Amino acid sequence: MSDQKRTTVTLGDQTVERGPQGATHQTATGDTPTLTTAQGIPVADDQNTVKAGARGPALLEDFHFREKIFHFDHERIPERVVHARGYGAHGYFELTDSLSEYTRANVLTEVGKRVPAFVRFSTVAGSQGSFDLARDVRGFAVKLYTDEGNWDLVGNNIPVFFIQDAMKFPDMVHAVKQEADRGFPQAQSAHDTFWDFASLSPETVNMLMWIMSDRAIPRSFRFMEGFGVHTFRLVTADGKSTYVKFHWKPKQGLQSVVWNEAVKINGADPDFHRRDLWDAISTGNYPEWELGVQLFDDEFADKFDFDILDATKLIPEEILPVRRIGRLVLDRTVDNFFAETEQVAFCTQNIVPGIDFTNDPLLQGRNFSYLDTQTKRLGGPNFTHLPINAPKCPFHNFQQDGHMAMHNPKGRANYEPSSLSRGPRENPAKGYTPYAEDLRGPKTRERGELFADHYSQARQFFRSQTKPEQTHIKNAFVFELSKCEVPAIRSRVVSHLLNVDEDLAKQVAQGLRLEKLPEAAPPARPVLDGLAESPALSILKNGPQSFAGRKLGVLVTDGTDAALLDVLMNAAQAEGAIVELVAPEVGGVTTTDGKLVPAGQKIVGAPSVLYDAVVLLPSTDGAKLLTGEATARDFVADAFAHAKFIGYGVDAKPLLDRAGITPADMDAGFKSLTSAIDIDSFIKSCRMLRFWEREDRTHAV
Ligand code: HDE
Repeated sequence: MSDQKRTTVTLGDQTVERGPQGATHQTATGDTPTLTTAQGIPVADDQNTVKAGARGPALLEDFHFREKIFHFDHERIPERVVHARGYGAHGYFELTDSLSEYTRANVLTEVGKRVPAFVRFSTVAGSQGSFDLARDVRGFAVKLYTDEGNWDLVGNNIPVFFIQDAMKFPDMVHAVKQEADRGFPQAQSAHDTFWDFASLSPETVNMLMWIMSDRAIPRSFRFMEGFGVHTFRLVTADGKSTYVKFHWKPKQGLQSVVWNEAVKINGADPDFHRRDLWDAISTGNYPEWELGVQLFDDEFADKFDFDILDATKLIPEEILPVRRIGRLVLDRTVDNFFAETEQVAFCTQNIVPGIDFTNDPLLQGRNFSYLDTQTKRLGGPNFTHLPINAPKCPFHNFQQDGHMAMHNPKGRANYEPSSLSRGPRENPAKGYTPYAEDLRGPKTRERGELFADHYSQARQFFRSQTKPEQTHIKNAFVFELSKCEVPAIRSRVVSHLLNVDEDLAKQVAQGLRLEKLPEAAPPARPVLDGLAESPALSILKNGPQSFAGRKLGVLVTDGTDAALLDVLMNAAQAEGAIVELVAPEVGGVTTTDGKLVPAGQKIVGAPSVLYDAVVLLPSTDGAKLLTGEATARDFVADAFAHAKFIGYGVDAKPLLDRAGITPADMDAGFKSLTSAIDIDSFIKSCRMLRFWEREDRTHAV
């Protein structure tokens, strides 16, 4: 029994006990479990340490206090050196088209079978607490718990990479992370060391085009593609190999934000992407991707002017179409962020029989790195015993002991061959056999000859973009390089861009006010000019043509037209969109029918950057009131600047005026909403996601 006399008090909706000096106690009654220490000892008082006298020093013998604080002090494990900030979810993979002609892997041959999946999305450069809308590559790491063991496809949302050889990875990561002396900037490539490294490493140029594009500021994890990046192999039971590139195609379509919006989202909701995934899954909007493959052989590979082992290159989908063979659905949020998202340990070397590596020097280096990093991060070799990492198929081996061993082999004989045990035994028919590639050649540190083409695909990428996308790429280069303090670095980057696209290079030079256009960097191999445009590389050419899964922010006040709001909500819901009401107070507004409608957000906490389109439905008085709020003005002005579709009611004019929007600005992206017909047409136009024509005038990005 505690030595403290307690009284009962009511705090709002909770009745609790109060100790003599005011501490709140909640005690176990009925079927509420009793709080215990980690050793199972019941705890009587969790509010006060044991002391010598009420004001006296704490006593060392207070094992409950010591255990509690000790455990707290040890809560952190080292964060990932890259991809520290991430968010995971559970789901399943289901095969829809068998690849039995190419592989023996059950997961790719048994149509209709579902295997459990865990996916972790991430940014690369920032630490665990950094913001979601950094300009960065996104990790797209998938663990499939197959019948034949775990298959990890540890990919990205961009199909090419910065470097060609794993030897350069530590340098590249050091350069992009915060600078060594000052410890900033966080989660940004816009600084000298990154661009210094990149501009001295022309192999980065193709990837630079991708990360300066809107691919690096996705609207949601749900609206991103995923890529295995490397060329892998599929192998049949009789040893026939086929090359394969893996793709994840989002059913939700592709979508990104604009840079000015990204900057503001980071302030308004640094957890924008993880919240989006959590909300989508929690409300039954399960995101889904199709697994696609590009399959080819050596003869096909040899036709290219680049090496298929070079991870800075891709095979255009127009040349080799992506065959869709399965679906990945995320339908369950994590129960515990640390246990699942933080402790999940992806390893590129986790492949199953029927899938194999190629000699891509980046992939080979990764196969070493991931096991090493997980051992460091998770503290020992038994990280595979953690539930999130353990296979879901039976597994047996003689591995034993080590830190935190959860399962050790049973019985006397923990070795084989052995006459004292009945197994486990190896199984040549079922087991993984490496593809019997004929390997020969002198030891060397050289790269393959075709690795030397650094610019042709960068040019192809740029030319495959729509005009707004090209403008965004140009603006991103100008912005990033404007953050470099060393002028020579700016020029060096432009010297590479001259090999990609002369106009782009000139515009970037102009945007930086370079005194002199540099000479083009000497290419290590001639740049190819004839590569056909690849529409698959553009986001805007692959939009969803639907507003489903997108979010509409509706600004309401007391006196908002109830009937119109009702029609709007129904129309948006019929489209599959999510509606959030934004009001002067979060308690809600009283609409014209006298009903109190609760709001999802207070205006100050819900800038329009959090929405894909907005509607302004204030009453006359409400609009007048909101003109006094800077956040309401920004709500409208930003939606305009970010090329969003804006619906407005008859009383919204003062708000538009306050945001500086003149009648001449009211382009086709604006819709006056007075009837159900207007609302229907507004929702239909939202399917375009943005009214890009406006950007030519606003120059806001
Ligand atoms: Fe990684 N990478 N990487 N990487 N990578 C890690 O492993 C590494 C590369 C990728 O959500 C680390 O668990 C090397 C390419 C993702 O947990 C580490 C090289 C691609 C994730 C590591 C690469 C990736 C990682 C750090 C160059 C796209 C997050 C923590 C040879 C195809 C996985 C960890 C998660 C994580 C090493 C290049 C994707 C240090 C050496 C290319 C999605 O092992």
